Amino acid sequence: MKIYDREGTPNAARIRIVLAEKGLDDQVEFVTVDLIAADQKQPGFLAKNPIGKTPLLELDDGFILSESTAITEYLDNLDGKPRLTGRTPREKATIHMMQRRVEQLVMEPVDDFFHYGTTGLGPALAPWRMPEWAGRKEWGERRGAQAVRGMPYFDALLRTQPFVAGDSFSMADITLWAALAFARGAGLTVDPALTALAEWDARVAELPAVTNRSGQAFRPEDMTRRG
Ligand SMILES: N[C@@H](CCC(=O)N[C@@H](CS)C(=O)NCC(=O)O)C(=O)O
Repeated sequence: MKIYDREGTPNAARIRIVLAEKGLDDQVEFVTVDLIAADQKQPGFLAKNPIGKTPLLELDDGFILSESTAITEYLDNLDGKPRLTGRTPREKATIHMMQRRVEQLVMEPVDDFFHYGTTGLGPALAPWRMPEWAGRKEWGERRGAQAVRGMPYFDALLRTQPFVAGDSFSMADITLWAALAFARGAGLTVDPALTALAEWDARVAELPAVTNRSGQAFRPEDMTRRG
């Protein structure tokens, strides 16, 4: 199978952690998408994913999936032993809910901050961004502030349970870990007073799937490098 992504970006990290967790690294061919050059907005890529974003999974028979959550669900279920997306109806639903909370409270506001409150991926993306308006940068900065305001919820949660969706490491943890790395890379501060969040973050960073090559941390410099 092929994964189209850009190593070092937050959503690429999500899938690379999943691949490592599931022991699937050596079954994947990575295809680099030059996000700075807007390759993801060209007709060839849009035919595979009309949303124009990475990561994207493509199987040899032409089956295609986009969205990190959908790709994670597929990869997690391949061996019939899903651990990251849940086994029981209760686990599955809780992980789904918490993962979505992470996206709404942190990941999506950080993404808006990155694309509108900073120079983001650069000028080649301009035709696909929201039109210019006087308050655009301020709106992006407000979204950044919203992301920072969303973090204490997870700090409070992690004072009561070891992982975001309960007792086990799951897709919800992967999304939060990538979202916090993205926040820092984009220039937001994760308040050190959120000690439960910091302890959880350090614990997740030590997991083999996160420290290995394919699951490497989001690197801000990668977002501005071509290729
Ligand atoms: N909801 C999507 C988000 C994907 C996303 O934002 N990908 C970024 C890379 S981390 C991207 O391709 N950005 C390029 C762009 O916005 O044009 C997912 O979960 O996969």
